[in-house]
Amino acid sequence: MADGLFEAMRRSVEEGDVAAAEATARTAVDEGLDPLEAIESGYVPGLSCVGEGFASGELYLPDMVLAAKAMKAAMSVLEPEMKRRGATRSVVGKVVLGTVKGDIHEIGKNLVGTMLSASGFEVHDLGVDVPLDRFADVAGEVGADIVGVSALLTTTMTNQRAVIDTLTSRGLRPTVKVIVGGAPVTQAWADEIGADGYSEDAVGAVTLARRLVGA
Ligand code: B12
Repeated sequence: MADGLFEAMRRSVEEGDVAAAEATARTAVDEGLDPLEAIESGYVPGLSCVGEGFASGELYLPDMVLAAKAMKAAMSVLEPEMKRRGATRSVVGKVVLGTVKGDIHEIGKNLVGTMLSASGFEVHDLGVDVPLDRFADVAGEVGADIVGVSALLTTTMTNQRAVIDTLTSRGLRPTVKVIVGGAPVTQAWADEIGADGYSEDAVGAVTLARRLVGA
């Protein structure tokens, strides 16, 4: 049963079919399916397939744009459900989150933010293409425990290092932990730039963040 639905979810993203993406997400919620499972087993495989098609030259930028629109339509149905499921917990820490300057990929970052807030973190989402200083500005203002920095391009990954450097020069590094992620990011890269942690997905990001705040 769920397999057929996952297949329809994958296809909706591959075909950039916003209505089908939204409809399958509503079916998942109505049937009580775990929203994160729907995202990871249904929609993300569709996005990965479109990403591979783009990399091999079979698909073009408009195909990625349409796929992302369908994905976002599904997320707009699933995210409130994820928050609702985790709604009762008390605040375990404050996270400032954003995608680095020069990079407008937001789907994974949003998923990380949703999972963190559903797990009891107060999340300050700065959006995408975030100026380097802004992470440190907001971290200082809100008294963040963690700064989460997303980058999806090999060309923008270096800005994760720059964000850490800014936090260091502002004297915030002793109190603010930095976590990094995004498709091209690895543990080795996180170690190289002096980040406190890396996770390849949103569930791992929550485990990591909880560990860093001692929760
Ligand atoms: C959708 C998409 C787009 C959409 C983004 C829409 C949006 N609103 O976000 C659009 C069409 C705008 C786009 C544009 C471009 N894209 Co694009 N895009 C993708 C695609 C297909 C999917 C990304 C995605 O959303 N994945 C799903 C989410 C759930 O996964 P995720 O982002 O990896 O996030 C997870 C983890 O990485 C982790 N994570 C993420 N952030 C964080 C942060 C922290 C703190 C932590 C702990 C964890 C974490 O947890 C997340 C949840 O599990 C990828 C292919 C791919 N497979 O990654 C290409 C891809 C990233 N894009 C690529 C490229 C080249 C581009 C463009 C340069 C194309 C162009 N010629 O213009 C532009 C760049 C624009 C810019 N300046 O940013 C390349 C990057 C190649 C590289 N190595 O640098 C990829 C890999 C495609 C490819 N195979 O060639 N893209």
